[in-house]
Amino acid sequence: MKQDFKKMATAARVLAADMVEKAKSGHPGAPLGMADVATVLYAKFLRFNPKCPHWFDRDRIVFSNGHASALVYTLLHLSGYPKITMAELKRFRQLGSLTPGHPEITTEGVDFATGPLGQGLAGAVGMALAERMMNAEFGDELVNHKTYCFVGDGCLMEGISEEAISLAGVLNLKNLIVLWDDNTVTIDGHTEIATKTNMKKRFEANGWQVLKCNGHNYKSIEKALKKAQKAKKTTMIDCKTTIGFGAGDWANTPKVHGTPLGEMMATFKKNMKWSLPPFEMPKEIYDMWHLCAKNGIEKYNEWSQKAQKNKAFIDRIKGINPKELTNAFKELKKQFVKEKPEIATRKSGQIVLQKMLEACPALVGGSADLGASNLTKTAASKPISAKNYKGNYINFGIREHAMGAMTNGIAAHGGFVPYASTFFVFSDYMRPALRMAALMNLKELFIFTHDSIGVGEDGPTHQPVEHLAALRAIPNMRVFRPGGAVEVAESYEAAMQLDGPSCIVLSRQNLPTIRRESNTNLVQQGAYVARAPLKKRQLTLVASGSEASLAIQAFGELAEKGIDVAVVSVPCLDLFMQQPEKEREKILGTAPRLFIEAGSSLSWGLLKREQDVILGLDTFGQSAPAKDNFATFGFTKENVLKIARKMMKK
Ligand SMILES: Cc1ncc(C[n+]2csc(CCOP(=O)(O)OP(=O)(O)O)c2C)c(N)n1
Repeated sequence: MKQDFKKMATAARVLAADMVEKAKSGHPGAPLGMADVATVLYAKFLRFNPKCPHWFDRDRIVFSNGHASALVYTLLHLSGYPKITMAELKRFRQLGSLTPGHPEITTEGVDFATGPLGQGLAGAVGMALAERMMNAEFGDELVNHKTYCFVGDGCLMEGISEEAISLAGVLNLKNLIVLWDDNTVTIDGHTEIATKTNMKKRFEANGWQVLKCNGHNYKSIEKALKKAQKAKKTTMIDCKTTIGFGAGDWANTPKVHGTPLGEMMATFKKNMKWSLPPFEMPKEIYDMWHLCAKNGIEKYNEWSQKAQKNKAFIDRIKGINPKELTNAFKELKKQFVKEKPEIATRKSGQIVLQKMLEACPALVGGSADLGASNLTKTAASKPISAKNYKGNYINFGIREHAMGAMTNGIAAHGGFVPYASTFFVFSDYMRPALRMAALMNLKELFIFTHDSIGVGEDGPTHQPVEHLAALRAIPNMRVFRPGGAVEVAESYEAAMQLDGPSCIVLSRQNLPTIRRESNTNLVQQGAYVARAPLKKRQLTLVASGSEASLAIQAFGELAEKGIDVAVVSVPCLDLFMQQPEKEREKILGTAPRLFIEAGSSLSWGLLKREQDVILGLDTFGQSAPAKDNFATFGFTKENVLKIARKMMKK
């Protein structure tokens, strides 16, 4: 049977329009505009197996313009993904459907959740890099696939696109093919109101190959895609399209971007020469679309036989087995307990990370030009480059947002657990990516050093204040703020055992090792009693990170005077809040609580009762040595004792 691209693309357009119409919401413009390019890509190039949507060596496809979701689901349905049934298309955007408003990774066949424009492009760069790195390790037979990424004008206007494009150029990711839906229309008008960028020059200046096609001419699309297959550089194909293709007067206007066709539907269907009722598809169309997977299924069968013979590869793509790291953590913790180093937690973090990198080839990561400050570049770090993808260290450059989205792409690709690092205050620059990491439940580490006003002389621009609260507010994100070397090791250990993403927040300044033993990982439960009173608790000092040792100093002085208080260290408030209330109460006790954290007091409202007090920081810091900063804002033993005494009326 011969595939008729026109019939296939028309069917995809009609189905996508029907979905938006039935949902009474969604975006018909991009699906109608991109259907021809997507049809040729699926029919002639994309390698996939709908029966095995997670096949490791499949081509990846990211729709960075996630509002084209109606097209995404239509393509999955027509090409035979069993779970994406016609019933699911009818439930587009409805509660519990597999066809949510924007693509989510929980839908089989969706490789990356998109919607926040531009992030998908950076994610695709991460995926393409992960492919090259796995290829360098395991060879062409097991890993050799393309990453395709659709982008709209909006994606290319977002700042993150520049970060991603420039780094992709440096890394020369020849297996990445970006398809620009060049329709010159966004929501508020034609693109000329907001941009004059010459995209060809822009991409070429970053070392890309730029091709062009008429996005509604099958021969032109095929020619460009064919050329891109053999590229020696990263490729962008400028696909000249008409938004809302076929939708009468609405085509080529902003209106069709996000409005159900409504009154225009009849004209559209007439233009498509389509007379069937909504959601009805002739068998002939399915037969043509099902052929798209034929090549992929054959390749999958060949690949499976080879892959099965390589145990190291199979183990690797299953994901990290945290047991690989058990011994490394055990040794480190023993060493830290014995030596009780008084070093910055970024330094103990480096010691831990080095051991992890030595034990675990799946761990890869880098920093946004702060490797030497974050101390996330270790003696076990081997930088990768366009000449040699075999390594475990990525020089992300000063590109925090793309770094976060790229590590999301690396994690979503599989084969690696990535880490990204920068100063904690600049977590703001990558927050959108952190949110998507949490939404996609991707296992990765975000390592943030230079915590709190302890940053000191660099001043308030560099001193995170509200960041702990802001990151803790992201659902499914675990924020670790360890207070000393043992807690650092335990934080990494706990993070590696979790499925989703974690942030590890580390200090610039030295901190004492507060733990005296390391038999059980106490960070895993979020909080624990770090110092217990001899008799009945009169007060509980609750603190995290650098303030845990401050609380312990105050504890020591009170204990000497026979005043019974406890110190609860909270290296991970998120994990602690997941404990049953009974367990939490056991640790926190019933006595009044003094919460101490050099950051926004917002977090501690979760545990504060009427009789409790929060010593937090709800203003910006100042440029001064850390010691002076802590003194100004009351983070001294004397002030803690003063508040504690007042609370105990002693
Ligand atoms: C970061 C971000 N900002 C804003 C939006 C809202 N938004 C969705 S689509 C869109 C316009 C995109 O235009 P274009 O990429 O040209 O898509 P087209 O109109 O061609 O479908 C905007 C502003 C978003 N999804 N993400």
